[in-house]
Amino acid sequence: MIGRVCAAVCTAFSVAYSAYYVIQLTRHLTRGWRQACPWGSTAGSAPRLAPSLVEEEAEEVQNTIKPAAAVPPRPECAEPLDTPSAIQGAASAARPEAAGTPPAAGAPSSSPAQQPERREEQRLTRLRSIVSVGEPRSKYTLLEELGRGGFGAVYKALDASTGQQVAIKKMTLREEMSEEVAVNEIQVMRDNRNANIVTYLDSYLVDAEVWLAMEFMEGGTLFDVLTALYLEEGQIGAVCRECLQGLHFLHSRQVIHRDVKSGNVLMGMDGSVKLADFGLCAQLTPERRKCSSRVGTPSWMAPEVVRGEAYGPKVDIWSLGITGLEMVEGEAPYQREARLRVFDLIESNGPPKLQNPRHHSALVRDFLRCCLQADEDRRWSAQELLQHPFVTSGEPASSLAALIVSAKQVQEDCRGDACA
Ligand code: 3AM
Repeated sequence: MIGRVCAAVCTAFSVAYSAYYVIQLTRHLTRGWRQACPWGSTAGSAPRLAPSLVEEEAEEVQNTIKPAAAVPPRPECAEPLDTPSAIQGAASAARPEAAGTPPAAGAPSSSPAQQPERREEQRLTRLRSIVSVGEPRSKYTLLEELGRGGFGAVYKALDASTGQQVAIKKMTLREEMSEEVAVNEIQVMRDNRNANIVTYLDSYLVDAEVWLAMEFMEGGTLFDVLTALYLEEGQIGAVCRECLQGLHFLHSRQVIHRDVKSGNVLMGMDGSVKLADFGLCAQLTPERRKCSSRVGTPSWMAPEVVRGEAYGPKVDIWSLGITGLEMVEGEAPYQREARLRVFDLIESNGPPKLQNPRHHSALVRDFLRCCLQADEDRRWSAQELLQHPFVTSGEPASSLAALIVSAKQVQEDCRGDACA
């Protein structure tokens, strides 16, 4: 009797799991097809993971940004692309607001007349002063490449002395910008330890590269998860809560992330969710309470950033709202549009709308409305949003573990024949 009950339970479980798996795989394939055949696209199919952008001040943008004409389609499960083509002259843009220690009042700063070699040397001196002395090539054994970002590649590695798995981001110091970004990334990660921020382990200067060792997040990016699966609202609430906790922590320390998007949120196999990529962060100070550089990734940029106005930490809340839309609908609004068109749409359209609002609960719609207020004063803060019922009713983070396992499974199948 007991045997028959057990057999019935096992059969029911395997039928339910197969149905779930088939549904997720179908959704995944549908999404792949939708990405390959964009409806109503004016710019061809843009890459799903858009490059970040750092620009000088807004008035210069029209001269410096080249419209991204038709960009090649991003193959399903392909490496996301990130940053640098759009990052021009960014060192000077990032410097006044960069998250590193602000220069002391009256401290000498590089003048335009200063020798370029001297400036280069000063920047390297700053970098040398924050990295560890030593030879990372003997400390870490590099395993496979995990992916590429705007400033280099990220590798899985083993700490030879402890056997611990780590991720190593190698940032190539090609231009002035990379040094600023590397200093920013190291300082923000090192000085802001929090459960929702990827943990800094160490950093080194190796020839013309910065090696940044951080905790290994085996689940990959939220972007990768969204490419494989749709999330339920309870799971979206959980991801939003974890991101908001990280943002609340950063904002309470006057740090603005400035590039919140699914590609910069990392997931652990235990369901942990952490903010990553701090190269574009800005540190506010009592003397400098607002930023004005046009920094971020176009589709995720808040209207005040696009307009070149002074802005504060709430730009991250707008970007989180766009990330919420990504989770609900599979991709960010305007992602298939040319960059200048994206700016026009953000400025003129007001908050982007859900394509099928009636398919979603009043709770998630209200949460997105609170994040996507065009008026910064009406937009909720991270602290306020942590009390929003959509966030408080989100599932526990640990429940995301199963989702990440499923996403990995779909990605693996995708690498096989399903997406060939
Ligand atoms: O190119 P994909 O999206 O597969 O998941 C990140 C991304 O992979 C991975 O490096 C790529 C470029 O950002 N990555 C970045 N930091 C990581 C970390 N700490 C990481 N993977 C694991 N742990």
